[in-house]
Amino acid sequence: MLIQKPTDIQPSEITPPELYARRREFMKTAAVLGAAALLPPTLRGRLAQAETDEDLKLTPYKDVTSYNNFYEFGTGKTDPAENAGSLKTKPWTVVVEGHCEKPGSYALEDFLAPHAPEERIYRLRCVEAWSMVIPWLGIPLTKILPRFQPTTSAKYVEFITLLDPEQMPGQRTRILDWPYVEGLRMDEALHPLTLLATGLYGKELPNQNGAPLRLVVPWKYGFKSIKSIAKIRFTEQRPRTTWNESAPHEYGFYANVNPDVDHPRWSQKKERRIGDFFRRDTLPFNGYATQVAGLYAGMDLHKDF
Ligand SMILES: Nc1nc2c(c(=O)[nH]1)N[C@H]1C(S)=C(S)[C@@H](COP(=O)(O)O)O[C@H]1N2
Ligand SMILES: [Mo]
Repeated sequence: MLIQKPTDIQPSEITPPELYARRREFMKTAAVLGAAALLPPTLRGRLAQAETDEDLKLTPYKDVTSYNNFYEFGTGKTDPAENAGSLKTKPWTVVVEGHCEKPGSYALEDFLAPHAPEERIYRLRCVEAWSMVIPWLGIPLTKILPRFQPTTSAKYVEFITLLDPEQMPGQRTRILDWPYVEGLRMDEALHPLTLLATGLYGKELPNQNGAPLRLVVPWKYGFKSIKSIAKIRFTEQRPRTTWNESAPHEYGFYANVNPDVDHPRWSQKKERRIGDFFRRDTLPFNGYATQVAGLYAGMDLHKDF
């Protein structure tokens, strides 16, 4: 809903923190007027709820950067903020490989060079039933991937976090099978909402949030939004993904936010917005159904959860 046309925003227009509140007022009005009219009445009701003032209130910078999941730096929510200082993000290399015409090893600056960062305000819904609203800076993946000329065999995109137990103390434990790996179907990767984030709140991405480059897929549970990406691979087969491998009955490959499919150990019907007292309803596709539901037409979302 808050998607801006890439051509509409220049780096100079990125909102300084003090202007966020005013700009949000404007965007809220624009988004409601723009998006609601096309919907069937049932979804319209849910969207109306999604677009209330409360729903778009940004989670404070302090919470976004001190309440994190990043198991490479520990499993406690404050561990990443405390421990991620050991990650060296400069220089950074992104390896692109697999089914494409232009594989290679790219310095991050070159990988990002042709693109201006855009601002996107997205809800982030963790599978653990908490959520935030985060103003990201980043580049739509759909602008980046075609540069590497994926071939017709490229059906999926696999993303791999840096593997370096020296810098990432969590990787010295066996809590997960390292490195952390995630994946998207090609059409999901090329959807205009899918972002490769390089910053938040108008600043560089803090290490605990996945510096220097992390994925943001706002309609999926947060674990799909893999941090500190070192490798991107075009594959023909569906890639194995970390949480799905670790507990296949609890975490699916698709991981679309869905209040109608509970986690085996807890309900997904509601969520706690960080900073709120009362829980709120979880929305299908995290409130982005109008944009993304078509990607899953004909699929049984209870089976492909
Ligand atoms: N490499 C890596 N990426 C990761 C994780 C992780 O442990 N390691 N945690 C995921 C989970 S479960 C969530 S909810 C989000 C949290 O992102 P945030 O800390 O920026 O809010 O990051 C995701 N990306
Ligand atoms: Mo999560």
